[in-house]
Amino acid sequence: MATRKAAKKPNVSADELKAYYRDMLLIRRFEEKAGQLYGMGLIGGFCHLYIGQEAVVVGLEAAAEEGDKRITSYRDHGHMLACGMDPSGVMAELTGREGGYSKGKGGSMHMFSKEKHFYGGHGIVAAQVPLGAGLAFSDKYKGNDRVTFTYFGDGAANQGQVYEAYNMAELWNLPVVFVIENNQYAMGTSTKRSTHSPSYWERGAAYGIKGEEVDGMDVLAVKAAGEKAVAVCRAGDGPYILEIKTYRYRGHSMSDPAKYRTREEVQKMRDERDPIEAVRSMLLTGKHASEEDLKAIDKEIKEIVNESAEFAKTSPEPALEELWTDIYATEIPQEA
Ligand SMILES: Cc1ncc(C[n+]2csc(CCOP(=O)(O)OP(=O)(O)O)c2C)c(N)n1
Ligand SMILES: [Mg+2]
Repeated sequence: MATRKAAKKPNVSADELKAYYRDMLLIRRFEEKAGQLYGMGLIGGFCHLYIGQEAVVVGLEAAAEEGDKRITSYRDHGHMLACGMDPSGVMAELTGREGGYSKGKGGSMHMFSKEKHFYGGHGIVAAQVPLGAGLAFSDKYKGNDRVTFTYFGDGAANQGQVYEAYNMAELWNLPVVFVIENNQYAMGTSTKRSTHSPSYWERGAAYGIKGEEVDGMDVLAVKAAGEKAVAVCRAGDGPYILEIKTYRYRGHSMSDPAKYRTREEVQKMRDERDPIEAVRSMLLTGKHASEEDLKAIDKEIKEIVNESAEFAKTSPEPALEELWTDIYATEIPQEA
């Protein structure tokens, strides 16, 4: 039932490799800028950075096709950028401005794009998992061959609703790829302290679901595994579980005491396994790109990110009349 054999790495062209480098770099620089804006007091509320985990979404988006859906948790900016959402619209949502994807009223954890089939952005740990199964159900019901990528963390993987979703997803052979982004920590709790069975993908076997573990610092390995999972789902044999081993460099959110791991542990990962550096060195050593080519990409990304920050600072705040629109209220109290 479960499969242990990792998917074979695909052969990719220089252009594809450059595109992955670019897409991962966009996420990294965007997140660094978001961190700066947060520090300047321009972003309020929660903000969870994705730095370190870029190869996961970029690899899986490389395996996705037009019309496929994605849904994730609160650590969601990378997913939005990787599926092609506009960086300016995302940044302006972080600063609570009118030009944001939720018109400035959703913030970091609550953004959506119907056009890009991005279904959020969810703050309740694991709540998106049954929703992802439901999205896949809708496609199965309509009889198309779309696939839903449902992302969640190692902490979320211990929630009961994940297993209820697994049960129904396998029973109905739903076209859903359950993507466990195992970054080893749930806030300040390491997987070693939270579970006796740290191999999360293997739990699928109890429900008859196939899956595998993937090196999440290697974008090509992620892409290969994604293609395999998607093929299984499109053939009507879903769901599929990908447990992607990754690492977040920054704190859980913008306030994190950082006492649960050593600086050396983080630095070692950055030095030895950084997913962007890995592609950069592949491009240079394979002579697929020159230093100048990469500099041009860096420059382009810098411009996009600066533009998004400028837009996020200058887009107006939502007007007072907007207070009651697009919210769950059927009646506006008269005294308000
Ligand atoms: C139901 C619920 N319980 C607790 C929380 C508080 N909380 C927010 S994030 C988090 C950790 C989740 O970790 P993980 O699933 O590994 O995702 P990561 O943050 O590592 O991406 C917790 C406990 C919450 N938001 N929702
Ligand atoms: Mg985690």
